Parts: sequence; C-alpha cells; structure tokens
Amino acid sequence: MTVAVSPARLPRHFFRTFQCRRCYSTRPPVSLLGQRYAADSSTNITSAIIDKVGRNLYMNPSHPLGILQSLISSHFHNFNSMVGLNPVVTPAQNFDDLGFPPDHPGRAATDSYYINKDLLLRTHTSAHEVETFARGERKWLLSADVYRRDEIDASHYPVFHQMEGARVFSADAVGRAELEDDNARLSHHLARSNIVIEDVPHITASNPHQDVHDPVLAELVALNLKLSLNSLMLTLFGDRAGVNEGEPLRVRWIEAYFPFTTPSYEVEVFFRGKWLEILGCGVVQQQTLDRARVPDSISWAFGLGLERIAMILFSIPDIRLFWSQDPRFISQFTAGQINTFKPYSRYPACYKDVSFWLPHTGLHDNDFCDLVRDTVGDLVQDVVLIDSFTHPKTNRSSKCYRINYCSMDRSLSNDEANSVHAQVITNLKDKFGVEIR
Ligand code: FA5
Ligand code: MG
Repeated sequence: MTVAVSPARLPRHFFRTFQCRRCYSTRPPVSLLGQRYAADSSTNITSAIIDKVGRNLYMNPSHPLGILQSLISSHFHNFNSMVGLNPVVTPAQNFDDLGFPPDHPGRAATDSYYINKDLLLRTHTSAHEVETFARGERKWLLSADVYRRDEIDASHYPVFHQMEGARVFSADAVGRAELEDDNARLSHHLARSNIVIEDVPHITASNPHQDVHDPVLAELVALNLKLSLNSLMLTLFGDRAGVNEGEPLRVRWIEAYFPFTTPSYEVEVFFRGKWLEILGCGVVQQQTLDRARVPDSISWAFGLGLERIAMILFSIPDIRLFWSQDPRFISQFTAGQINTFKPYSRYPACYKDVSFWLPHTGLHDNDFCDLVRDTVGDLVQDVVLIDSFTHPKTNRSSKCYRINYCSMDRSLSNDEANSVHAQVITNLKDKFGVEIR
C-alpha cells in the first residue's frame, strides 16, 4: 500500500534526505581519462576513485604489482598478454553477457561504481571475455584495474587488480589430442615438485559439466585448467625462500559457482597458518563463446587477484601500501625480483567513534565506508561496525562505527584526526541526513 504524505508531515531527517542538493540539482559530468560522461541519479563514483583511474600500477615494472604481473605473463609465455583496456564498461559487458541474473547483488549501487545508469567501472576482468574471444584470441591473459564498493580493512581496497586468463581448444579430435598431450606434460612436471594438492572431483552433480559438452572433453578441459594453475602456483610460491619455510607448498581446490562457468572452482593457498583465496576459474559457459561467435570450441578461464598474491610474496601487510608514493616503499622493489618488504615504521592508530540515527531509507555499510574513503583518502586504516540497534519504542535504528585513522607514512596528530573526523561527520549529515547521537 502506498500512502501519500504531504512534505509538511514528514520528519525532518526524512525531508533532508530527499531534498539534499545532490538529488535535485543537475549533477556535474564525470571526467575520466580525458572523457566527459553525463551524470544521472545512478552516479555514485567518488573523487577518491576518480583519482585512482589511470594510475596503472600493474604496468610499472618495478612496482610489486608490475613485478608479479610480469612473472605470471612469463609463466604463460605463449599466451597473448593484454593491458590498458578502458575500465569504463556497460552493465551488459560486466553482467548480462556473462549470464548474471537481473537481481544479482553485484549489480547493486551498493556494490559497484556507476558513472551513470549505462556505464560503470568494471568489477572484474571477466567483463572483457566476450570481446577478447570475439577477436579470435585462443590463449590470452588480460591484466587490469577493477573497482568494487566494499568494507575497509588491511585486505580490502575499492580499487584492486585482476588478471584474467583463458585457453580455447577445438571441440574435436584435434583439441582432444592437444589436451591429452598438454595434460601429460604438466602432470609430469608437477609430479616431480614439492607440492601438496587437495583436489575435488572435476565434475559432480553440484558442479556439473554443460549439457552441450562431451563429458570426456569437459573432463579433459577441467583437468588442463587445474594442471595449468597448479603449475602457476608452483612458479609463484614453490621453493620461494620465506614463503613455505621448508614445508611443501599446499594448494586446495574448492567447488565454486560463477554465472559464466561450469564446472567452477576456487583455489586457496596455505600461507602463514591460513588458507587464502587467490582466484576463481572454470569451464567457460558455452553462451559466452556463442556470443563471441567462436564455433566448435571449448575453453577454460580464470581470474586472479594480484594484490592478494603480492601481499603474500612480498610480505606487504596493508593493501593501501600498493598506492604509496613514499620512496621508502617504492625504492624497496626492483623489476624482476621478489623480495621481502621491510616495514619502515608503524604509526600509532587513532580510533574515533561516530554514532547516529539512520535516515528513514537506511544506510548501507558500503555507503558509509565510501563516504569515509572519499573524505579522508588513505588516512583511514579500517572501519568496524561496533554497535547497531533499533529502539523498541520509536523503531528508529542507530549504528556506531569505529574508524581507525592511521597514515601509512607519517604520524597523525590527535588534532588532525579530530579535524578529519569532524569533516566525516559533516559530510555524513549533508549527504545522508543522519542524526548524530
Ligand atoms: C571474480 O572476479 C571472477 N571474475 C573470477 C573468474 C574469472 C571466475 C574467470 C571464473 C572464470 P572473485 O570475485 O572471487 O571472482 O574475485 C577473484 C579474485 O580477486 C579473488 O580470488 C581475490 O584474489 C581477488 N579479490 C576479490 N575481491 C577482492 C578485494 N576486495 N580486494 C582484493 N582482491 C580481491
Ligand atoms: Mg571469490
């Protein structure tokens, strides 16, 4: 039931949310990589994000992300390695073409950065699968910056980097022979190495092959995917001083689900007492190849997170450091070398809490985090929701977040932390109409 309420009867916080300047004024266009895009009511990209677009950290040969990108490219030396694709994509490229259902949470404004209703920053490198297959690439890698609205802590940053890889085989006797040869070669190489692999069956009722595929061929492709990635894990982590401390490398395969692959898997690596998710992968849904007009073929694909792997390999403790321009960070790395990062100092954490009554429309954690990031940049180390309740009588909801302000490269005075915190509170009131408690 919809009840018409005259504005005069609305509570003050409700009124403010809907009459804020951002909602009714014409929004300024968004400038990105020399292009201007019209903004609309879907626009939620912030200036903190716009500043990061075009930095291309992974293309710098002496940045840890660039060093890792080159190492992976040379492991897959006969794959065509692509870089530099524009991060602005359509929802069709990022979601529809890959079979994401219309109600998938990844599409929501709370999870993705929209430039306007027709364009967003890619949330994964898979957004370029169809166009790359359509160009006729059969063995390819694609490295790029990707963007997601997310929580704030040491392993989450709204911009990170992925590498997509894929290999296409012809779905006939020639493809089958190529697979059998390659699988034998890779198995032989892995059998001689110090690696412990926890596997899952390639194909199960809960992780099925596609009806259009010959089950024997699908099994060979899934095996080739697993062997290719186990071999990459060996190149990256095997026998590397300090990573395994003399223990064999442990890799674990897990059944997964992606709308654009089946069967699908995730790979985890055991590192310093914890299993870390490194990548997602699977046998490409035939509709992707059909859409790219690649007939009579079958393919595997993977997408890996460069920061996650680089944090392990270089012992980088905080994901913000990848963006640091401090010479004490940058000067520690050399093209072609993996060395252990030596932290130059630790600066004291400075915790500030903010408690408020939520606006009538609610407030998503990602909206809160994005506002903090946009207001204070990399001065925020992490944000934790420490309290949340609904008043039993008034039914109003309240949240309390604890923000840890801590710079990566200098000591922050309490006055400075107070002043940035005050700015966060002002912006919170202006943008979302919350009532501070
Ligand atoms: C994907 O993005 C899929 N496109 C991967 C894929 C490609 C599957 C091709 C099948 C075929 P996922 O959201 O799990 O999947 O991300 C892949 C990897 O990116 C993760 O394993 C992780 O290493 C990295 N990653 C994901 N979110 C973050 C984040 N917020 N910060 C840093 N790294 C992240
Ligand atoms: Mg995942």
